[in-house]
Amino acid sequence: MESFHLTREAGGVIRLKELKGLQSTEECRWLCASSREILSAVRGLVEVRQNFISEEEEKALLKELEPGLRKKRYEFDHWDNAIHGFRETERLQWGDVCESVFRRVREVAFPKGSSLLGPVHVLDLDKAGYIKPHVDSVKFCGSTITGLSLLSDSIMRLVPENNSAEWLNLLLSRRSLYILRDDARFKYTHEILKDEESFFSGQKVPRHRRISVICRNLPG
Ligand SMILES: O=C(O)CCC(=O)C(=O)O
Repeated sequence: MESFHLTREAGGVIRLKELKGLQSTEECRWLCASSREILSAVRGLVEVRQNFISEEEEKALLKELEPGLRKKRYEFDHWDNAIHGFRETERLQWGDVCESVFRRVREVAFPKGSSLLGPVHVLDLDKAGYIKPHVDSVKFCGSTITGLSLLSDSIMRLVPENNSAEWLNLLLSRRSLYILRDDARFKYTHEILKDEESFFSGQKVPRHRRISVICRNLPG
């Protein structure tokens, strides 16, 4: 039995409301969708854990990442790239504070016994940057994609590959962890909206410079 209600808001948006279960009350803060059906389809396959890391842990991650990132330029000029206005790096070795964050990420995000893609992927999006709809390579990445969001809130949109009229918006708050699993990862495109389009349930969510720290498992 479902433990939540859905209400239709301006623009036909369906939103979780008047919730009874704890899990659903939590979901209401970060999940918004075009229909009840699509919400049911991704139940358990998308998750956002708000405040997954503390301010100190965010600082520790930034301290390790900023020097390397600062040496690179943001790339804007490849119009056909999936990502616009970004610089990126990969990292294998981390200090103690960051390593303990990644232990927690591994515990909550990945199926037991998963082999992870070795280096962590770091993506630094300029304020004017954005990520276009795409599905991550099935050749290189397995069932789960998870990411920490540093420096800014943002909106991740998921759209079913077989029905572009439907969508889900995830509010990725600063210091949250998102997790996409199985069909949500394979059958939906995901994207990070540009600042001008960054709204959650009718409310503007300003997009500043954002760094994401992404972990993936290997194909099974
Ligand atoms: O920045 C993010 O969190 C999303 C990254 C992404 O879409 C990807 O690496 O495939």
